Amino acid sequence: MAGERVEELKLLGTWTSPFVIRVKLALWLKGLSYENIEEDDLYHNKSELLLKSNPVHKQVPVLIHNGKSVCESQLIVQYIDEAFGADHGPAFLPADPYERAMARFWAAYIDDKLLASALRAGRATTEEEKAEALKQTSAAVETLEAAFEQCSKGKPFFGGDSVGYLDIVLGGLIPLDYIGEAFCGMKLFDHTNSPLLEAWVQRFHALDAAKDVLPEVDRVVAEHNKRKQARAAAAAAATSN
Ligand SMILES: N[C@@H](CCC(=O)N[C@@H](CS)C(=O)NCC(=O)O)C(=O)O
Repeated sequence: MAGERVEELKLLGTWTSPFVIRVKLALWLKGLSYENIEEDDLYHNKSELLLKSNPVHKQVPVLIHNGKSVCESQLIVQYIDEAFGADHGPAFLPADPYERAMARFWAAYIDDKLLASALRAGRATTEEEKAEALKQTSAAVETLEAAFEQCSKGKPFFGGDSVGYLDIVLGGLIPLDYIGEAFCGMKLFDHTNSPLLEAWVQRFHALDAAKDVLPEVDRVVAEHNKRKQARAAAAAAATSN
């Protein structure tokens, strides 16, 4: 009798990373258990396992499935969807090829436009630079609001009645929305610029997957403040030398 194949899944990450949270959401939704391996000091001392598993980018997340590494959060979520098919619940990506292409298009938009401009705003060193980045962030939120309307077709999620690929991709960014003001100078989703996405955040939060996977607001805020103080101390030390 053939024995049942035992899947070995390991996730290399850090609890704060929006990219890692995506993968955790995808694993949760497929009902997959895995070993969570937290990088202790991602920015100063990467583990040997991370360097070996993602030698190109040296970044988290990395999913190691039966010894083989998959990198890049969006690709990992797609991999999980394909590798753990029908017996692990509904597919994340739509069946229709055009709708699949659209989901991938908007997922790329979330990282390349929305997240990139919010990060630029958070790291801006001049008021002008910050104002420009915030303008681009608001424009990206507005565009995504329209995309939500188009993809969800009046249903609760990008994926329709249940959570799909885009919900997972954007779901990873919810902790950044908790600290929006402190993170980049604006709340990412609110009732004035994006009422549909603001309602989507509330709906997503109410899911068991989100309750189990998303870090607590207070913990995210405390970590953000700790990093900000460390950056300020490093900058002060650099100017006094
Ligand atoms: N495009 C990548 C981005 C991953 C990423 O930026 N990871 C950060 C943590 S949030 C990282 O590993 N940073 C360490 C570094 O760049 O050295 C993805 O989607 O997985």
